[in-house]
Amino acid sequence: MRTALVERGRFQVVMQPNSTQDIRARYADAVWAGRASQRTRVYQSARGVWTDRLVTPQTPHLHLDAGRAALLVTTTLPGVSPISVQSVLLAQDLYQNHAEVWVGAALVCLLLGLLVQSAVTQRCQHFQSMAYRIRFLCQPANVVCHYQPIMDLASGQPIGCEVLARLDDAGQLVYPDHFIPALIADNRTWAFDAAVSTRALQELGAALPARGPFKVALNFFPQNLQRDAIEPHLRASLQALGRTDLQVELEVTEYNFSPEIVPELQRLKADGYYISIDDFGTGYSNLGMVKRVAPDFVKIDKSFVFEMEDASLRSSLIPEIIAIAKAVNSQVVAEGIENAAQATQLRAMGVPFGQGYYFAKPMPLEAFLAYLRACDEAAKRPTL
Ligand code: G
Ligand code: MN
Repeated sequence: MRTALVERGRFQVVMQPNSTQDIRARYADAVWAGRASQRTRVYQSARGVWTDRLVTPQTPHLHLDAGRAALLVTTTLPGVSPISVQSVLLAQDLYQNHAEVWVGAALVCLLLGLLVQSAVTQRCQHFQSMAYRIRFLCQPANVVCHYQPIMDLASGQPIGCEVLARLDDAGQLVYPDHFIPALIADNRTWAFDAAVSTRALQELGAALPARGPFKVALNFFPQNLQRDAIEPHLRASLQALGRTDLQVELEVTEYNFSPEIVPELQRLKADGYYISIDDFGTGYSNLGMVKRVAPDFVKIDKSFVFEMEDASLRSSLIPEIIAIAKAVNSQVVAEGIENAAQATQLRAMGVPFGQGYYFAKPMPLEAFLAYLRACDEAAKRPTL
């Protein structure tokens, strides 16, 4: 017997064969073939792409309306109901009747979107981060040297300069505070120190007019202050210039002063390099150790100078620092002098040298050369 099995939702109804027209019109959304318990899907989408050999090319294909497709299938399998009609949900049915499914799907999409966005952002941040870029930035071509004059407080004339390095990041200057942690983490301090010292000596050696002995103070990371590495490097740079008026001064911060570098500094001093202890007063270095090095200069940290007008406890330590410098046979440079009163007062205290914005900020080479020319002009003018 040929009959029709109609399904709607969870209900199945066996129909009279000749009532299929009515079924199509009223109920059919899609068609399945086979037994009710073991149905074989015979199309791939509700709009019907015929795939199954059970289906003949003559199979009727019924459209009920634009949104719903009804497919009618006949089969020749023995014992199988020739027509099975099942209601299927099309996308818009799902949208109309089960909005929560769509809300859920939208939320899942949103969540996935956020996850992807956060992963992409993290990746971008990594590529923009100094930790990533330092390996490209830390190359001689990207090193920019600025020069800040070190002044003789009595004459108001420069006796040398401190080299302060920046990195050129696609035309933007990056300051040490930003790149030093990455430089250390990436183990590139020697590459950096070597690049800065080479660049500074080359630039100054080529452009600085001879004006008597001129100190070039270079900041080195403590781990790089190893005589056998640094000495051949500096000697090669200086020899290439053929200038004996440039006197290299190596700055090591008091904070980094340790027993291991004492013999290295002693040897570098014996080689003819000047040694200065930077940011003096901010560390807890052992006076005996400082004495063994007998640095040429002790640079009073700017934090002491900044507070001079306030007569703070900190600034009251300046005479003590001067006394310590005398005790270890060093000359004093005061850093961070920002006004004439500080310069005058420090000079009166017996500080011979000074550095700070009052005289000049760290400058690119051209500006520094112009500053030196202006100082030379001022020196030529007769004083009243
Ligand atoms: O630690 P060291 O002495 O190397 O640090 C030098 C730094 O101090 C440089 O970054 C330089 O720009 C800054 N500096 C130099 N002179 C002055 C100054 O007069 N005032 C202030 N605020 N900073 C200064
Ligand atoms: Mn310094």
